[in-house]
Amino acid sequence: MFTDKESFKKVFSESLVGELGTPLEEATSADVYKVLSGLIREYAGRDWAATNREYQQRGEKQVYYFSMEFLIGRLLGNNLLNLGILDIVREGLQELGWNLEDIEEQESDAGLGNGGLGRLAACFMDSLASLQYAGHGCGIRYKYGLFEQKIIDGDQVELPDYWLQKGNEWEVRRADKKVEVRFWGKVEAREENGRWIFETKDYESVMAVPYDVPVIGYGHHHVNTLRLWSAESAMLSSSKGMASRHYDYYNFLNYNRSVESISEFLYPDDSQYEGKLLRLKQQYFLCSAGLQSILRTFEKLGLSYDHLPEKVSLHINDTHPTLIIPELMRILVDVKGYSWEQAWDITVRTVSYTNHTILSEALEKWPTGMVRDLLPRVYMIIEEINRRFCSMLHEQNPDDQERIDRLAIIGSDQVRMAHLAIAGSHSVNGVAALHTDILKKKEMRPFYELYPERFNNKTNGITHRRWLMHANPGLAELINESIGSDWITEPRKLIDIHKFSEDKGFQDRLHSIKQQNKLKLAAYIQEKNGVSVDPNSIFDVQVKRLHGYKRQLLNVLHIMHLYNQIKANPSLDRVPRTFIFGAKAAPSYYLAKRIIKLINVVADTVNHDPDVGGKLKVVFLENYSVSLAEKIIPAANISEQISTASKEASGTGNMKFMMNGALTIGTLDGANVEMHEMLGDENMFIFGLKSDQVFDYYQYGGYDARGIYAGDPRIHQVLDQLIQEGPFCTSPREFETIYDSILNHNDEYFVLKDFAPYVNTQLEIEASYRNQTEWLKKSIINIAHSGKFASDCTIEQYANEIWRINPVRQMSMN
Ligand code: 26W
Repeated sequence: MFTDKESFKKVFSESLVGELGTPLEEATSADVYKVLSGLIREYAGRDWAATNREYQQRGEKQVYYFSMEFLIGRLLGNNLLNLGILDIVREGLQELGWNLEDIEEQESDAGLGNGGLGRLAACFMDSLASLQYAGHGCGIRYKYGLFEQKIIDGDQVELPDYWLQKGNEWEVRRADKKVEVRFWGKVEAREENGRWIFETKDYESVMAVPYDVPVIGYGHHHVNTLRLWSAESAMLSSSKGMASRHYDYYNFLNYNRSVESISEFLYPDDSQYEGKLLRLKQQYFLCSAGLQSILRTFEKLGLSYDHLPEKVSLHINDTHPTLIIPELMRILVDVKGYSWEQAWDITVRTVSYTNHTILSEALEKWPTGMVRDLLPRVYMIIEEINRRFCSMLHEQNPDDQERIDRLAIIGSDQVRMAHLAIAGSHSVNGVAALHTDILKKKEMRPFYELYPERFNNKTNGITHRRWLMHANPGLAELINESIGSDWITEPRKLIDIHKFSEDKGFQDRLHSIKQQNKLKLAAYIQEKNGVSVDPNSIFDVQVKRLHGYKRQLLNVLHIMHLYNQIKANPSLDRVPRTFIFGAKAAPSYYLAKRIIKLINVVADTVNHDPDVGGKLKVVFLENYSVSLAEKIIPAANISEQISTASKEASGTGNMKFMMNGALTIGTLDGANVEMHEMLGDENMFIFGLKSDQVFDYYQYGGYDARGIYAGDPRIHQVLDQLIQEGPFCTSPREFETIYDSILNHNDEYFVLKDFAPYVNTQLEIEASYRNQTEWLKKSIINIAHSGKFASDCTIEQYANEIWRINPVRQMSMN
C-alpha cells in the first residue's frame, strides 16, 4: 500500500480527500486521526486475514486468554511501531503539516480494565502476536470503560467513560459470528436409552456479537485477534417473537434494557469483591460466548473432542472467567455425549489459571442461590464437581471432615471460585516468585499439598514496545546507537548497556533524555494543574490504583513531615523534589477517596507556601490511565513501590519505571524482590517490613500503632495535623477517618512501622541524587536489567511450560 514516505503522503492525502471530501488544508486533527487509523487497519487487514488462514490450514494449537479486562489504551502509535512504519508516517505527516503526537491524542483510551490485571492482559496480547504465537484475547466490549476521574475541590468525582462516542476505528463487528447465550430457566431431566438428558426450558436468550480487534505483532506480518463480545437483544435478530400473539411491547423494552446492560460497563472495583448479579451475568456471558466461538473453530478441524487439549488452551485471568470450567463440562457431557470422567479429563487438561491476589476481600464467592437461579444447569454441574471433589478428599482422609469443609468448592452457601479454578485446571500460577511462594505455603497450602505439580510461577512482564520504544523514543534511540537493535527482538540483550554504566558520554545522553522527558511532563502539569514544577527537582512518582495496601498514605505522611521540617527551618538544605501522584479509587472506597483529598490538600498547602520556596511541590494528576502513564513514567527519577510486604502480588508499574531508568524505593514485595536480586542494595532503595514479619504480626499480634505514635514526635505531629486545624486541615473531622484507620484500628497495613525507615531511605536517595554520576550509573544498571521483565520473556514461559505451544514462524504469505 505504501512503502516509503512519499507513497504514504500520496495514499494518505488521497484517502483524506476521498473519505471526508475535505481538502488537506481544511482537515482537523480528528479527521487526520480517523483517516490514518482506517488506513492502518486496512494496511494490517491483509496480514490479519492471512494469519487466520494460516491458523486454519496448519491446525496449530490456539491459546485463548479469557479476561474480564483488557486495558489496552491507545492503539495508533503502537500499531505504527509494530508495523514498522512509524517513522515513515511521522515524517510524512510532518511534511504535510501535522504532528503525529497530536494526532495520537485524538484517540480515546480503551480503558477496559481497572489496573494491573487488565494492563497485563494487554501486554500479553502484544507479546503473543510479536512472538508469533497463535494466542488470542477473549473479553467484553464494555460500552463504558473505567470511569473518568475529575478532581473537584480536591475530591474524586467519577464520570462515565463513553470511549466509543467518536467510534472505534480498530474494531470490526462480526455479526455473522454471533452466538446465543442463555440465562435463567428450569432444568428438566429425562432418561433416554439409558442416558440422562438435561434440557433447560424457559430460558432467556441473549445474543453475543463479537467485535474483533487486530493485535499486530512487531516486525512481521503476524496479526492475532482480540475478540470482544457485546450483548444484544435476541428479539431484534428474529422477528418471530415479535410477531406472536403474546408479544408485549413493554416487556420487549424491559428485556432489551436488561440485555444491553450486560456489556454496558466495567465494574470499577479492583481488589474488592462484590457479589452483584450483573457481574455474574457478565462473567457467564464471556465464558459461554467465547467458548462457543472457540469450539466452532475447533470443530472445523474435524477432530473428536478427545483432541481438544492438543488444539486449544483456555487460560483464565484470575477467577473471573472460572465458569468456563463447568460450561465446558456442560457442553461435553450434555451436548457431545461424553462420560463425566472423560469430560473432566479433557476440561482439566485444557484449562489453566492465574491468580493475581492474596487479598482475601478479593476472593470471589458467589451465593449458591444466585448461581442456581441464573445458571441452573451450570450450577448442577458445579454441585457434581464439588460432590466428586469432596468424596476424593474423603477417600484420602476420611477422618478429617474439617479439611473437606475447608477445601470444598461449595461451602457456607457459596461457590468458591478459586477452589473451582484450581480443581478444574492443570496449571495454577502466581505472578511473582514471592507471590507464588505465599500461595504454596500459606493461602493455598492445602491445595498445593493436593496438587503440587499444578503450581508454578510466572513473574509478570511488560511490553518494551509500548513502555520503552513508544513511550521513550529518545532512550530507545540511545540504546540502539550504543548496542545495536537486537534488544528489540531479544529484550534480555538490554543487559549489553551495562558496560556503559560508567561511560560519561552515555550518562550525559541519558541525563539529557530524562531532562527532556521531565520538561515535557512539567509542561503538561503546568497546563493541567496550573502548577509550575522545577525540572531539576527529583521527580518522585507514585502512580497506581489507590488502595490501603499500596500505602499512598505513607508517601503523603512523609511529605507532610518534610513540610514541617522546612517550616521549622526554612534554610534547610534539601534537594528539591516534585511528588507526583496518579490514582483512581473505587467509587465506594471511602477511605481511599479521603486519601485522594488529603493528597490534594497537602499539594495546595505545600505549593502555595512561600517558606517552602522551590524545595517541594506536590501534584495530583487526574484521570490516571494508560496514555497518561506513557507521559509520566519516562520522566520519573524515583518510582514508589511501597506496599505492605506480601500484599502486592507482583506489580508491573515497578517494571515500567525500571525500564525507563527511574530508581525504585520499595519494600520487598511482589516483583520488587526479583528486581532487588538483580540490582542489589546499591541500585535499589529497599526498606521496611518483610513479608514474614507482616505474617507474624497477623498471626501473633504485637503491632502497636499508638506506641509508635507516642514514641516518634515526627509521627505525632503529622497525625495530629490530620485532626487539628492547621496547614492541612480546615475542619477537625476532615481526615478523621484516616487518623482512625491508623491509630484506632491499629492499621492492618502497618504504615507507622515503616515510617522511620522510609524517611531514612528517602534521605539516602537525596544524598545519592546529589552525586549525578553515581545516580546515572545506577539508572543505566536498572535499564540494563529490565529486559528480564519484558513480557516477551514471560510469554515464552507460559508458552513452553503451561500452554505447550510453539511459534508459528514460517508464514506462507511472507
Ligand atoms: C472481583 C473484584 C476484583 C477485581 C480485580 C478482585 C481482584 C482483581 C484483581 C485480581 C486485582 C489486580 O489487578 N491484581 C493485580 O494484578 C497485577 C497483574 O498480575 C499484579 O501486578 C498486581 O500486583 C495485582 O495487585
